[in-house]
Amino acid sequence: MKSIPTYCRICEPQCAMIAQVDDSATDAEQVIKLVPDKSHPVHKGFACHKGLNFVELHNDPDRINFPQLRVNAKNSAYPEFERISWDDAIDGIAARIQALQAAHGPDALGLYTGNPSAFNSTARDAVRTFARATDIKYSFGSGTQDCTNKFAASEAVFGTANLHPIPDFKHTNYLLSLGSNPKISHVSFVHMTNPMAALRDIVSRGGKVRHVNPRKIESASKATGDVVQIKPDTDVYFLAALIHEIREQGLCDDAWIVEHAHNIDHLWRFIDDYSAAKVASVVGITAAEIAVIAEEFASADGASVHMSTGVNMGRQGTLAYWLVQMLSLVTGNLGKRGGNLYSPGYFPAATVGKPKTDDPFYTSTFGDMRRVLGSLPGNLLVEHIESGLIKGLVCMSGNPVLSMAGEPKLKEAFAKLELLVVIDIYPNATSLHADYLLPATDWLERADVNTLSLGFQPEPYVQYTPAVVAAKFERQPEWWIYARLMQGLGFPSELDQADHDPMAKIDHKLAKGNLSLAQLKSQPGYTVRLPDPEPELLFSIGVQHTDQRVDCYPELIARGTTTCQQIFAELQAETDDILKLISLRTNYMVNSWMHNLPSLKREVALDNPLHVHPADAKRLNLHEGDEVAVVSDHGEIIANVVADDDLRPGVVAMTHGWGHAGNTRLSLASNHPGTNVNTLLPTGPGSFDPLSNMSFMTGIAVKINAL
Ligand SMILES: Nc1nc2c(c(=O)[nH]1)N[C@H]1C(S)=C(S)[C@@H](COP(=O)(O)OP(=O)(O)OC[C@H]3O[C@@H](n4cnc5c(=O)[nH]c(N)nc54)[C@H](O)[C@@H]3O)O[C@H]1N2
Ligand SMILES: Nc1nc2c(c(=O)[nH]1)N[C@H]1C(S)=C(S)[C@@H](COP(=O)(O)OP(=O)(O)OC[C@H]3O[C@@H](n4cnc5c(=O)[nH]c(N)nc54)[C@H](O)[C@@H]3O)O[C@H]1N2
Ligand code: SF4
Ligand SMILES: [Mo]
Repeated sequence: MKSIPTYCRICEPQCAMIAQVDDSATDAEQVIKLVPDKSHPVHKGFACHKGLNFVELHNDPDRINFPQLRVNAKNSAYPEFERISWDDAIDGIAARIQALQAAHGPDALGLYTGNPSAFNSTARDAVRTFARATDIKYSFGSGTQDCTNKFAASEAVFGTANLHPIPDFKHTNYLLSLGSNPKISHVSFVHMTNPMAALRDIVSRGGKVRHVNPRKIESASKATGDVVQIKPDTDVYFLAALIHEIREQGLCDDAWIVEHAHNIDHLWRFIDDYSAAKVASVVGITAAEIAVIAEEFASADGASVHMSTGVNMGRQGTLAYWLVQMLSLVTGNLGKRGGNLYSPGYFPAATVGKPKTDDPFYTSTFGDMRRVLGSLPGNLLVEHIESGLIKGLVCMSGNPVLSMAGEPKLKEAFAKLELLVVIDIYPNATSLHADYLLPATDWLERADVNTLSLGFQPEPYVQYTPAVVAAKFERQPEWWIYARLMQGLGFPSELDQADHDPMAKIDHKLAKGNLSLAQLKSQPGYTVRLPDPEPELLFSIGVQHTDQRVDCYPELIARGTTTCQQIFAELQAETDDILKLISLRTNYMVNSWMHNLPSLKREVALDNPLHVHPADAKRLNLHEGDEVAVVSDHGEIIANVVADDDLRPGVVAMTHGWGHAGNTRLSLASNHPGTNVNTLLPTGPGSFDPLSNMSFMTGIAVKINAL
């Protein structure tokens, strides 16, 4: 038996683990078990059950293990695939890409890149190289269902998309956490270990944590902070009112503002519209409570703020993220001990790329358009296919059929594609429409470095992991698949060189921070611990505007202020009986893709019921277990009611990523299929934030009809 240090690549902490590998049979080493790595300098043995059970996924008999070609018609009820060789797969795909580009032009091939690719350093590079070589114009991904608002806002406010100030957990005495559920999801845009311990530490040293959320989340407790139960999709007004109050109460750090910001008068003008008294009924928090939170934040000795997907997915995630930075700035907490910091890690990625001062918008078939990190709005993917702009799609580590809005429309559109290539570890819902299905390695089977974490770590470190075992069957890493496709298409490819090294690009990146793979490999746990973030770095190397100041009212934000007023008026006009739908992650799913594992199929998580507050249930004469139709302006689903008094009345919640009925190739998942709640979400023009391309996924108005 040998022990190999590695790390989990399911979610952002990327917990360190030791893989116990049976090497008694030299031709086929097997991972027996994953255990937490207690000797890791940061994780110190923290890991969750999903990561530790990954061996189950590695060995899942329902995985895709060989390249497959669809052999029956695209419109048949159920796809039939036939095993083919890698050579035939590559040749076949390359020929079909060339044919569709010859017939419809070079732009006819599009890409969709899903979430797990973020944790896959060689795949990220490979897809970029492939997109550049093939001149991909229409690129989509999970980012616009997750976080593109943050990149768009940071680019405008700080002059770089790569600056996301993180709470100084170790020193802060106040944490305002909006739209996040650390206990379940382990935090996004802060790559930290054991977030609940960090919350407990704040409270136990006399500090305060406030979770702003429509639901009393699992993360909240006496020891880890209380919940301010906001109405969904209204955070931008809550944040504006906090700043309004702080200014009214004379609690701004004027010297800090003068030193570090410009355009502050425009910010004041913006927030003038949103006093606590004016927003109270819209956000569902009393003016008095807003005033208290404002006072607490401004007077804490180090106050920090974090905002996550619950706010990103609202209609104004870009403005909300801007106001998060403004809250931190005007109280003198941006770039201060105990406030929010820039943590460059081994290399200050904030400095990469020239500062964006030019207008990112251009005129497209669908009106004014921009890209964020290369990505177009996911909610226009269907339109790009239906209008004939895209005829072929390569989908890597993504499952748009279940993860994006509008499953029926997506399925119809995908059936019309001349070519759909799915690169995945599972035969997922999207692959039911595929022409080719290509088996990827999982993270036990590939080498990696946690480069994704650059700029997000309160306790920075870099970690290398080798492939813990050789790939099973004919699974291949994505870099290899793309490199073979490049060869098939006649482009230069890294595989042209006999001594190619897929990690060379990563080594090159490490060199920018005076590190190397060789050095990482020589360290215990293949890990180098780096210095903790220093407060002054935020302004000295983080902010990229030439004056090194924060822009308090960038052009991008100005574009959104009229819409902000319009949505406010809409919300004011809403009646009390309206129901708003939010998402609810659980411990037993990761988006759409860990549904086939026995260890995650617990009694409490065999499907995804509709959570309804008891008061709403009573008003609508609904009972626990009732089957109901949930209807929005965009679609209808059937669900079972479960009473949940953790919700704010008027809010209903459902877990996304379900809806596996009929995908019998996932035997366990299809036996406990659940329902795809994303059928209820808006899609198409008008269903995303034009500033950032983020899809509207929370606070969706629904009606419930008893059946
Ligand atoms: N177990 C598990 N862990 C995961 C994942 C998973 O699917 N399962 N997914 C991973 C991924 S891809 C990501 S991006 C991260 C996400 O990590 P988080 O952003 O922490 O995601 P959630 O746990 O969904 O928390 C979002 C919270 O926002 C609240 N919310 C909804 N609407 C609103 C609103 O309008 N305003 C406010 N203030 N709150 C709102 C919800 O009630 C919810 O508690 O989690 C990662 N970790
Ligand atoms: N209603 C609602 N919808 C949501 C969300 C929500 O909170 N509410 N959350 C959104 C968020 S935050 C995200 S990030 C998106 C996710 O959107 P997607 O990334 O499109 O969807 P996932 O379900 O994460 O699918 C990931 C796919 O990658 C595969 N996979 C896993 N590991 C690997 C690997 O190593 N290599 C390859 N090639 N494939 C792999 C899995 O089998 C799965 O098919 O969903 C979004 N959708
Ligand atoms: S929290 Fe769990 S799933 Fe996320 S990286 Fe750690 S072990 Fe993996
Ligand atoms: Mo995500």
